[in-house]
Amino acid sequence: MPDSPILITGGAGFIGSHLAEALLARGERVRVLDNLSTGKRANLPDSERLEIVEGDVGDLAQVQRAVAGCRAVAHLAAVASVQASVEDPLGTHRSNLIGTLNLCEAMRQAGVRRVVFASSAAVYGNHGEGRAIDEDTPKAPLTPYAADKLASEHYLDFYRRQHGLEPAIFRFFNIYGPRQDPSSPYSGVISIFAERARLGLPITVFGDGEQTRDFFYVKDLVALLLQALDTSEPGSEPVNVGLDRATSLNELLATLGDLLGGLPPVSHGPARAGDIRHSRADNRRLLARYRASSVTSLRDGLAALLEAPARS
Ligand code: NAD
Ligand code: UD2
Repeated sequence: MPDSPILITGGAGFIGSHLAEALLARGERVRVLDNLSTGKRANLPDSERLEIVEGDVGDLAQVQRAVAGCRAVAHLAAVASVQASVEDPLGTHRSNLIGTLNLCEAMRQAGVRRVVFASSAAVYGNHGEGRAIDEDTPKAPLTPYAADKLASEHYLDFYRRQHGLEPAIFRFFNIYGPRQDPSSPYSGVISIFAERARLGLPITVFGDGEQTRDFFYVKDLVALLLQALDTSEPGSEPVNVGLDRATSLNELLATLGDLLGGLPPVSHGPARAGDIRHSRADNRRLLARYRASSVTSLRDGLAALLEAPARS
């Protein structure tokens, strides 16, 4: 294995910590740059091959230091809550767009080329009415979060054309799995429902529960991110990450109830303002470019999540 580390920005978070674990398991050195705003050190294992730098992607000097000597970067640091970006557009912009631009500059200066970027299905806005969304669907970013993700994609593409950066851009749909933090009302719905079901606390569905999402298991995502770090040709176009399967919240609850042998009381509240009704990934590009042979069904992913130790 090459000796120089792979940098994971946001590596103490939900997805980043799974990626760190997988890289360490295959003998790599890993450096994490994280401001621990939502991430936690406890998400990461102890390893002499792991270096944790507490710092902010919004600060160019800190990003330059973190990038120095790295082989490649996985850029996952962001304020991941759409609602937080609505409430604090300037604050989230510093992390979600300035952070990306700082990283591009630092990589150009250091001669590091490969970067895997966590974009989002949010860039499509409300286009999905039942059909699968392909990557060429017109973009309609409806929130500062989505605007920053789309702009980040454009900056990465500029640095690709102008400075030889090798970005692999993924548009994640709804990622779930162990260590996803259920503590905020805007946390991923599966993390909230699974935690509450486990503790026997009442569950609230916003709206009629017939809205659908394309849920993708975090360990399958990590398998894709590893390939993107390794591949000789990442391709210049963004790639959707989803199963091309729509699951309604009512179906999700039925499966959870089945696995747990019952559910606490479920009530329905008003639908969230601006909530997307249907979201399903057209994943043909993903399947053409990456090996995704053993993708986890929602039922199996939920079972694995329920078996994982509760978050400390
Ligand atoms: P997360 O909140 O667990 O991880 C984000 C990490 O970034 C945290 O550890 C946080 O402390 C860190 N961070 C935030 N701002 C930072 C800053 N300014 N400097 C340094 N570190 C900072 O969320 P996650 O679900 O693991 O998301 C990882 C990435 O994937 C994010 O970019 C998110 O937007 C993207 N994404 C996630 C989903 C999903 O379904 N979870 C969907 C689409 C896109
Ligand atoms: C997800 C991502 C977001 C963005 C977007 C792209 C998360 C946390 N958010 O937003 O970052 O990428 O996809 O389109 O992954 N719900 C309930 N009860 C609850 C919580 C949620 O009914 O207690 C509903 C919610 O109203 C929505 C659905 O569950 O209809 C999914 O909500 P979410 O917050 O998990 O994710 P989403 O799709 O809004």
